[in-house]
Amino acid sequence: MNTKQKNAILISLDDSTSEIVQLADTLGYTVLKEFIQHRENPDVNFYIGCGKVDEIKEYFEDAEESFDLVIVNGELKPSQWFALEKKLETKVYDRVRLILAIFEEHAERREALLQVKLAQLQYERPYVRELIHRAKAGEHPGFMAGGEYQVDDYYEMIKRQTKKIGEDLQKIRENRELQRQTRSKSGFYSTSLAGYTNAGKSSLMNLLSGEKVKVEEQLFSTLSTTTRSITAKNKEKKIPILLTDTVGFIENLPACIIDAFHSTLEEIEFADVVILVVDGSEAKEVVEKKLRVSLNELRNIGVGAPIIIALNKIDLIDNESLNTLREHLDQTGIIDDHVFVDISVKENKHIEVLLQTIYDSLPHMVKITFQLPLEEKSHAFISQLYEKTQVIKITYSEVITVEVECNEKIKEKLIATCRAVKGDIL
Ligand SMILES: Nc1nc2c(ncn2[C@@H]2O[C@H](COP(=O)(O)OP(=O)(O)OP(=O)(O)O)[C@@H](O)[C@H]2O)c(=O)[nH]1
Ligand SMILES: [Mg+2]
Repeated sequence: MNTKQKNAILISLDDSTSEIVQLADTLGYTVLKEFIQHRENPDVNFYIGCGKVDEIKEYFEDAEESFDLVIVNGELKPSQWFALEKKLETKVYDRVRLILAIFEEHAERREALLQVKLAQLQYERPYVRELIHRAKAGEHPGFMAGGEYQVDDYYEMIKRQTKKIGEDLQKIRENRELQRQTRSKSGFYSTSLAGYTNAGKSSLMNLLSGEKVKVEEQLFSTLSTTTRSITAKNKEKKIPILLTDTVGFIENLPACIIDAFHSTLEEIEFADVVILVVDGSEAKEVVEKKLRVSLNELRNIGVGAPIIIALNKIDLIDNESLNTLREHLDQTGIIDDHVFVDISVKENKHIEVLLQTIYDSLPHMVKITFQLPLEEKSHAFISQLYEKTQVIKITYSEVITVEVECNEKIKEKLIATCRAVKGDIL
């Protein structure tokens, strides 16, 4: 994490700059001044008009502070980026590059590191093409000194690296698929957290599992998926449930990141229930926007499972604001037929309601009654039933009768085990 705060200025074509300022802050940059030029389309040469660029240049010359970065609240074309950096003589990042830099800084596990590298290579490709173009035209003699041959070589190297990372990620993916299958076969339900960055997903994960996943007042704290059991929270029911924490969404998530992080989001795709966490303490329009972006992402991922909307951080708002927010979301129709629970992870509010809603949304619980011989060998099977199912009733007479409710996925396996101990199904 950054310890020293650095200075930046921001260029934007509209007034909605709060998110990019927060992204800058996450990377350790304080935005000291915003240069806003309202226009429909970016200028072809500099993104903003050249008069505005001159104004920034003058501002830099007159300012007492020094500036480390110019941030653009949008996507630059490589040619615009070259022109701006050259003119302003300061490092320039567009929104995608800023997000990539945050991802690079937050990536810890091998998979996340590979995914970020892949996204960067994809992002840099058009820039490299532009560099090659300029080097060949003799405009950029400093680049890859040695001429044309080395420039082409560099492009080849990027292609080779992309391929190698793709293969490494594929292996990790296959491994994850195997793990998923093993869990599913052992009767675990899988639930997944999803939602906008900073909504409180990891905090909820920690509360439900009693574990410690990184939680920070920052965007994109989580880049890898973590899966934990939340069965313990559910003492009387004993339904084995796994919960997976995932990477956060953001509006206009760059395509290179979506591609590179696709496998991480797969956990959401295969979940039995998705819990969509939304920060409910923000202005109702912001909540609505973030909810819309998140639901859209879930649709793109191809989620078919029930989605529970968990409106978090209600400790920060009063009852009246909460009611206004509820009405607003109702009116927009955005909630549709999704179940909706307002919670506070911080104050442990309505968490039991959320858990109950999760259980109620789990698909295909089936009831089975086993009849087992009153013998030693039945006991291991009964222990297994206590571990993996909800035992509704057990009676001992000449035989043992056990009535359970369980995940449909393990039904066949339990029946086979029952037969192996010479039991019957009623
Ligand atoms: N007041 C309040 N703050 C909360 C609550 N839940 C989480 N937070 C805070 O919100 C911030 C973000 O929480 P995280 O759990 O890291 O959010 P996340 O959704 O995992 O974020 P990313 O991993 O960055 O996508 C942290 O500072 C938490 O302490 C809550 O119920 N109330
Ligand atoms: Mg997180």
